[in-house]
Amino acid sequence: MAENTYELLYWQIPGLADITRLILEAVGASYTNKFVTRETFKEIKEEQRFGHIPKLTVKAPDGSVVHIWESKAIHNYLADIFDLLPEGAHTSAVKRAECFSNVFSLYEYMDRLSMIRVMPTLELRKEVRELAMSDKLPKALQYHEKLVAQSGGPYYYGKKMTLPDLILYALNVRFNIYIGEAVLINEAVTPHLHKLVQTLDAGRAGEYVRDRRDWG
Ligand SMILES: N[C@@H](CCC(=O)N[C@@H](CS)C(=O)NCC(=O)O)C(=O)O
Repeated sequence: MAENTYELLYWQIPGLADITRLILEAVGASYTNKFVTRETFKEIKEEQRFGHIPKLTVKAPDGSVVHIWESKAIHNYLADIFDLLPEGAHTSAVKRAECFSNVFSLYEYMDRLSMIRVMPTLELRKEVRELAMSDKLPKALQYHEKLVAQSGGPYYYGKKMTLPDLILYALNVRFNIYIGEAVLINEAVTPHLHKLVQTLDAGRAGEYVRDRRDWG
């Protein structure tokens, strides 16, 4: 049966397209990247729903085309389409909300981390990093560690890979870059999150991060 194809419009950097690419790669979807430059973006900015990218274009086998903007809405859409939700979440609002509570909690750490990146001086970047490291991030991760442990692992929902797994994995890539390799998620401190990361590392998600993440 013919399947949808996907095109992701963004700059040639990971940025806000990274998790969408990770999801598409992890599920083995057929997708292409369309890169913009400062010059080409100027011409198409006003065509975008909110004047921003990323934009995901979905082409169905019958020729119909839809566009989706806002990176988190794109993740949500792909989680629905590729069944990256726990059992029962398609019919139970509670199960769905519970799954997204994991996701939103992880997005929050991601936003906190991006503060490190946007600080204008090295001194400020160090200060924000120290603050994040001093208590908040390590403590917060323990809640997630407990959830994955309770599921029996390797994922948030046992043996089924769902959206929170991919967000946690993407977050760990950023931890490795901004905080240091395996400083926050490792076998000694967060053994279940470590196992989750290792499991995704061994498959398509890991391949994407190692081979294609930097250039899309
Ligand atoms: N909330 C939006 C933010 C999108 C956004 O700020 N995109 C930036 C690139 S990272 C952009 O399009 N900048 C160009 C502009 O605003 O002119 C999302 O998550 O998709």
